[in-house]
Amino acid sequence: MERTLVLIKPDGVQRRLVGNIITRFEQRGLFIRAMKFLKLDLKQAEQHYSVHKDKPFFRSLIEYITSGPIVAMIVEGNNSISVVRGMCGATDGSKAAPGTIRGDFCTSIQNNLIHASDSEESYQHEHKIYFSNTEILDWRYIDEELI
Ligand code: 3AN
Repeated sequence: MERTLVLIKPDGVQRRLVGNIITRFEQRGLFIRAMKFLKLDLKQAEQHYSVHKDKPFFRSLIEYITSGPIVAMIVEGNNSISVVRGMCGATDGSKAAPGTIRGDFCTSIQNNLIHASDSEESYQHEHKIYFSNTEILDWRYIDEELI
């Protein structure tokens, strides 16, 4: 099984979509291994989005992601990186397919509700910004074998 780092961004929290988004992951048969509610500081935000530091939207992106609380999660499952990215939909909410999280709830390219790691390499970079090893719980749902 594979792990991925998921963030419900400040607009997702403000718009009270946390429950809806987590329910989708639960219903798909993905397993939550860690979760916290936090407000990113500047350093964490810049570290998370370091690959975008030369992009014209970098400052605005940092302002947005630090503007309010977020929910961070580590989600595990078969091919979870591509499964969760598929559930998020295209980066530009106005182009995201209906049925995806962005396609159902947003039209913005920046305020697009959710982040999910796009590769194993990204997951390795990102999850350490949010969770220590002891915060990633070693536990199993009772029906994991079935799912
Ligand atoms: P994704 O989150 O779908 O992997 P990335 O990694 O290309 O997308 O971009 C990271 C974040 O930067 C996006 N989630 C979005 O909030 C913001 N972003 C991406 N492209 C733009 C853009 N052209 N203008 C403003 N913000 C953008």
